[in-house]
Amino acid sequence: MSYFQNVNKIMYEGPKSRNALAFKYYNPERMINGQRMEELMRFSVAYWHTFNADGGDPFGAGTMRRPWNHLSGMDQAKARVEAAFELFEKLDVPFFAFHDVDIAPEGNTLKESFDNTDVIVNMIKDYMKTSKTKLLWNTANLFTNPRYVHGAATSCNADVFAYSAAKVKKGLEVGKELGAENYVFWGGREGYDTLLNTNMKLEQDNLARFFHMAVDYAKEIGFDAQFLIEPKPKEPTKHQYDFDVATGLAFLQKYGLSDYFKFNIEANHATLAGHTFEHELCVARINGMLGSVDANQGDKLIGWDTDEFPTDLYATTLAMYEIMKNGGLGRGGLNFDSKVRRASFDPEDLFHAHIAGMDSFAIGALVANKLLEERVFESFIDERYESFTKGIGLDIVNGNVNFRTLEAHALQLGEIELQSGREERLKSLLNQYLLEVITEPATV
Ligand code: XLS
Ligand code: NI
Ligand code: NI
Repeated sequence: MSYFQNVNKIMYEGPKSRNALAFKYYNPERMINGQRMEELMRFSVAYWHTFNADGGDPFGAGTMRRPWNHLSGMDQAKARVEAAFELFEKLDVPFFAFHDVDIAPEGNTLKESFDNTDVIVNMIKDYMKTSKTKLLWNTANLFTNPRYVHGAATSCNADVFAYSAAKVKKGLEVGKELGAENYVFWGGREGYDTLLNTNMKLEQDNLARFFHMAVDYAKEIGFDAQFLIEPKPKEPTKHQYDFDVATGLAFLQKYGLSDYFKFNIEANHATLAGHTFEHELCVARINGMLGSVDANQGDKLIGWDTDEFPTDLYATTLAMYEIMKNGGLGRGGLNFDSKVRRASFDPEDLFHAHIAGMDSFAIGALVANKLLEERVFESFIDERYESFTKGIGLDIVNGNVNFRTLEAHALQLGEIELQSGREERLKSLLNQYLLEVITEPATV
């Protein structure tokens, strides 16, 4: 049985192709800086947006037309697995990611939920025997059910803390079973709406206790996945504790957790925090904490996490620039935490959306690679900071000065000579490289 009859395997056809269901820039075999594109990008499909999201919004019901809509419960869950592996194969993606509740419905008790999970995990495991698609990460949904109204690991209710721990324990076991590369913690409700009812210190201490127990348990069962925190400033809570990478890093360092975690950086979360996507990637990179990426984009005119498929070429280019400066994503990947718009309700739209995202990131990678190869910004930056490679600058960097010696230096200075930052020139260079890559001939 096929769930996407109108779609054949998506092939690379090059930039001249007018076939909607083909890649124009993403050519998995193409080499970039000694790596196949597929290995560099490590694309992943997000189960929740692609197989669970129904297109509902706060003002209206679901709109998605899906061949599994007529089913319910475990039958629907099984149909989704079949559809998922068909889509993975047709898109030829190396990875996918899911929350526990995406793959199997919750039962009436925790035990029943675990039993449902086991049935579906076995089914997924079977599919994975013959499929090339691996698990990039899994996670526990600790935000949808009303029990998490006050948070999960930061709930004021200790039973909720315990319940959440049990779900993560199970998640770690499932991750191990399916060979997940990473395990993600996104604390959607780990924050507060008002300080009038919140003990912030206890909540943060508890969150750290929770993470330490997760680290210990993973060790105990021999699950060696990379642990990832996914920062987000707000939504659904007014303030989320892992606001952005810098805040998350301070938290991890304070509680002795920074050796066990990296960050999963989501574009739309960065912009919600008032940062660019590349800013968050850069902060993670320079601290050795860049783990994985939730690839999407927001909308400047809408103030929430719209999770659109990434098509902004400046954003994908500057993101790939950071990723390539990082030496790649290691065990992480580019996970499309992105959903089709409510009006894009056909099953085919899932393919159009992923093709758009994969091609946009492929262009980004090609441009970033060219910029790095030719050291376009690197040389400019080297020159800009040249004063720290000699004389007093070198003394500062080497720690050979103090305020007294710096004062002595300053007192004998004449007029200080400054150089332009050349922002406009650099932006037009970026345009030039982008257009050059886009107009390049095909690579078949
Ligand atoms: C929500 C988050 C979520 C995480 C996984 O904004 O992006 O989807 O990636 O729980
Ligand atoms: Ni995400
Ligand atoms: Ni998000």
